Order: sequence, then structure tokens, then C-alpha cells
Amino acid sequence: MAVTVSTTFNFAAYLEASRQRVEAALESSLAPERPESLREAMRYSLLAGGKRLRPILCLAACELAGGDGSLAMPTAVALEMVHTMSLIHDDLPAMDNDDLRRGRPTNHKVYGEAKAILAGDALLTRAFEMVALRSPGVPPERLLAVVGELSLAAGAPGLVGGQVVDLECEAKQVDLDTLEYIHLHKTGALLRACVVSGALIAGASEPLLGALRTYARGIGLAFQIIDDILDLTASSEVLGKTAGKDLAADKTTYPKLLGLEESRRRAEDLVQEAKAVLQPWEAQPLLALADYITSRDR
Ligand code: GRG
Repeated sequence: MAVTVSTTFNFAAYLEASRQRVEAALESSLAPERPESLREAMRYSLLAGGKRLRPILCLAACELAGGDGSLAMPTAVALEMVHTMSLIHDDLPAMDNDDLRRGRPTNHKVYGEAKAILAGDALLTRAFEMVALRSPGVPPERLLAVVGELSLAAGAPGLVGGQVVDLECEAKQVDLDTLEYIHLHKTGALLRACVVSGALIAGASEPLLGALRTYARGIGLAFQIIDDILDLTASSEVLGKTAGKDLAADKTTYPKLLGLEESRRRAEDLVQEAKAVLQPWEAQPLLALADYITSRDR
């Protein structure tokens, strides 16, 4: 049975208010960065828009677990920093070699490859600083747990590992298990860190943490399936990044293996399963955010 979001919950208003909170925190997050040229390259990509789904998931999970979202904001910013650095590096000529991101020229097109690599490095390390040194009011043992989550999500057990397998699989026959591995690591790991970190900051119970891990796995895989679909069906103008890249790079995707219709059904099933595990809790924002993953057009 489908788990529905309460009709009294105004998701559009929630999303916009959360996005504005996150934008304000991001805006003030790079204040003392030196040298100025590095700060400019970091800000260029960090403040370029984007859906801000990852920090919003972090705040929503914190609030679901009974925490004060403002205590999770430095971690929410950190997660957006890791995501942004992964986009900067993903766009480099040595990786996806793209020139459009978030509706603007990619970081290396504006600042050159060396500066883009360093801006990414500085965002990644600044993310850990946000958690360890700029999270007032959160008990140190919770911050240590968040640092652990973030490390697992960013490194070989997460984004980096997923990206390596993705690159190695280009122009090769890939089966569904390998594709799922790539999606769960390259995309799902950071989404899991968002949800789990928010809950850890609030001191969530083990049953809730377990449910959130299952929820995150479902939405993480669904998110990348929809990303594969949008790459085929949406325009570069709407996406703010180059459409049709997967076909051009001869990448295996869900639509390539299963077709568009079955891929969409798979993503919707995953979102329903993700929502179902949160049924024992009052989780309207996380339920609606899960639906947003399949209904989004960019
Ligand atoms: C994290 C140390 C470290 C290295 C990064 C380059 C790399 C290693 C990994 C690539 C990861 C990657 C780019 C995965 C794709 C994830 C994805 C679907 C991004 C698009 O996310 P959206 O749609 O983008 O949320 P916006 O712009 O809205 O934030």
C-alpha cells in the first residue's frame, strides 16, 4: 500500500523555506578563506544554486529525531560542500569533461584545471572543519560519529569508489548488480550520510537510525535512476548541465538496461519502500522529499 503525505503538509513552502535557510548558511560559510582567488573559485560553485537536497535531508532527519535543525546546519553545509566538490572534480577533463554545471560554465572552464582541483580539495577539507570545529552546541561524541559517516561516504567506501568503478565501466557491458553498486556508491553514499548525520546530531535512537539507513538506500538508488532518465529525456537548459552525456560516453544506465518505463517503475517502487520504513514516525518532510525525487524535472 502506498504511503501518502498528509494533505495539510505544504511541501512547496517547506522546500522553499529550507532552501533559503541553507542558502543563507552557505553564503556565510566561506568568510575567512584566503587567498581571495581560492575563495572566489570555491564560492563560484558552492553558491551556484542547485536543489540543495542534501542539506535539506540532513535538517529534516535531525528534526525528525527531535533535534534543533540549527544545530545540524554546519553539517548540512558540510554535506553540500562535499557534494559540490564532487561535481567540480566530476566535470574535470580527466573525468566527465563537462563545460556546463548548475546553469553556468564549469569551475575549470572559469578558473583553470589546477584551481578547480584545489577549490574542490579546499571544499572537501573545509567540510570536515565545519563538523569538527564549527558546530557549537553539539556533543563531541556526536560530531565524531558524523565525521565517521562523512569519511565513509566521501572516500573509497563511497563516492570515490563508485566513481572509479563508473569510469572503469565506460564503454563496457555492465550488469544490473554492477550498475547498482555504482549508483549506491557514487550517489547513494552521500545521501545516506545526509540523513544519518542529521539524525546522529539529534541523538536518534538505534531503531530510527536503522530505518533512516534503509530509507536512504531506497531514495539514493531512486535518485540516480531518475538522474539517468532525466539525462535522456530533459534538456540541458532545464537540467543546468549537459543532457545526453550517458549515451555520448556509452555508459550503462537503468534506461539502457531496463527501458524508460521499467526504470521509472523501479524508482517509484524504491521510493514507496523507503517511505514505508518511516511509517512508525511523524516523518512528513522526509516522505515528501522521497516523492520529490521521482517527481522532479531537473
Ligand atoms: C568526494 C573525495 C571525493 C571525490 C569525488 C568525482 C567524484 C569523486 C565522484 C563523482 C560523484 C558524482 C558527481 C555523482 C553524481 C551524483 C549526482 C546525481 C549529482 C547531481 O546531483 P543533484 O541533481 O545536483 O542534486 P544539484 O546541482 O541540484 O545539487
